Amino acid sequence: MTDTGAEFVVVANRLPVDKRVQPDGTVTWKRAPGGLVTALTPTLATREAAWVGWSGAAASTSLDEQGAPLDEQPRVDGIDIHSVPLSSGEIADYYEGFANSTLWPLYHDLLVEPVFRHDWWDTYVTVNRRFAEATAASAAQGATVWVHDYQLQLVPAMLRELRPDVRIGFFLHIPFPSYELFTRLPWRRELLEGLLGADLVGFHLPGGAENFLTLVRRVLDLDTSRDPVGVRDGLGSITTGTRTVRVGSFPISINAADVADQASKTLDRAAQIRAELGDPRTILLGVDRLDYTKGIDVRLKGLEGLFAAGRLDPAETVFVQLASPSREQVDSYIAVRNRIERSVSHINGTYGTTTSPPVRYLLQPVPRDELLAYFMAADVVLVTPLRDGMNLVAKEYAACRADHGGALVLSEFTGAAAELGEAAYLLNPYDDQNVMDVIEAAVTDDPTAKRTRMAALHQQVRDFDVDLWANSFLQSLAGAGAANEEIA
Ligand code: ADQ
Repeated sequence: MTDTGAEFVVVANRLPVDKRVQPDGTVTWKRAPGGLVTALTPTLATREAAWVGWSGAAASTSLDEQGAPLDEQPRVDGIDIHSVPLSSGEIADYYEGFANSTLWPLYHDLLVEPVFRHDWWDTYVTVNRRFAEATAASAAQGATVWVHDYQLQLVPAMLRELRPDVRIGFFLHIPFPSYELFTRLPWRRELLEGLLGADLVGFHLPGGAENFLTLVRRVLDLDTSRDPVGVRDGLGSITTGTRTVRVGSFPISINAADVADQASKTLDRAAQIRAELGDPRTILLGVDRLDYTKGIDVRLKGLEGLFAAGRLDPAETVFVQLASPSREQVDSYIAVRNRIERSVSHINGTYGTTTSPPVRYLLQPVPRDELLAYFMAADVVLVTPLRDGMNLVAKEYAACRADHGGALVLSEFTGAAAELGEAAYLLNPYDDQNVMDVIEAAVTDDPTAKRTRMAALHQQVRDFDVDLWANSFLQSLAGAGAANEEIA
């Protein structure tokens, strides 16, 4: 770390680096390719930057109630890394518990029943405070701090108390629920007040921003704007008494030019994948973290229905599901994994032969190049979440297909549908007839119509890329912060 601290600090649950301990005990840190770090690379490169986050492993020493000192502070690729330690008990209560068994299902339409536990909440407060303290210690005077996601919703207010001089932005990567759902939370006031420590609170969609404004008005009785919130424009506002908090919609995206460039180098491998799969007439593809929100079981059921009705021929169709393991200790994730694996076996047992099962399922993360080769090989990509903040897989696929080949099936319940809905094959994952009809249409539609759709999808992601997301958020934050500094 520099003596004066960093002028730009990213705060996220996970660090953008992996810690490796060598057999002789020496520790090395290696950049881990993640969506957020890729998205922020240009911004991080131009400023003295720090990243505050958790390494993903349990701290080796026990931590007291007051919070431990910072774990380690290596500098990796020009970024000061501040590793916030978590004990195994904190991982269970803060991460697997409050973040992923309370907030995640509550914010995703109650797809599983959220668990409300006061001891989990207490740990969430403790861990958020530890993140806020680490951030306060790493930021230069007047720095810009960007806090990310549902695990850290209390950090903005905690940090403002410690460091009133810094500009604070908060971005939520998942949906933000309605008043009716959010108010189930016993700690609804505290969470809203936590977010109001920011100068700017950002969501993917205007709907999330408007839900937040409504909640602040009704639960905290504060004055808010009532006009519709625009996309990257037409910010909402909340008057807290001493400051104005801005609220906006900033749909995240990807580095589409980069993805297209990398994908164009995978054509040989894509052809090889096709051959390895037995040269079927149609390759369908799903790519997801294994999560019950992603609707992996929805597409499996749709496919089975199409095979059963003779509308798709299992001898000529291969569906590849690439799933990466996620939150494997959480009960609801164990349950959805069991459901998916049963369904895969059932379909293969019923519609396959010993040499050509129609479903190929991989439960492991796939290297980036290999993933892009699968996108290039796929005739149809199935993105069927029951609820998803954005969904970057849909955008990655559209970015890969500079050749305008393939087709995208996309759930209405993704944030991505707001931008890609017109050119994608849009479906309602709750309507099993519609799921079958739309998958069938994406497979059998006229090739010219498909190319027109893919050309539009590809252009959309080229025009609205991740730099636009980061820059529009940071520009709005600069404006919101400057306005509050004038008031002060
Ligand atoms: P996620 O729920 O993780 O993100 P998503 O946006 O689809 O969902 O991003 C997943 C990423 O992981 C993609 O880059 C994808 O390529 C990669 N991935 C998935 N399965 C993989 C596999 N088997 N092997 C290798 N890579 C794999 C959360 C929100 C989303 C929001 C993002 C960003 O839930 O709604 O779009 O944050 O804000």
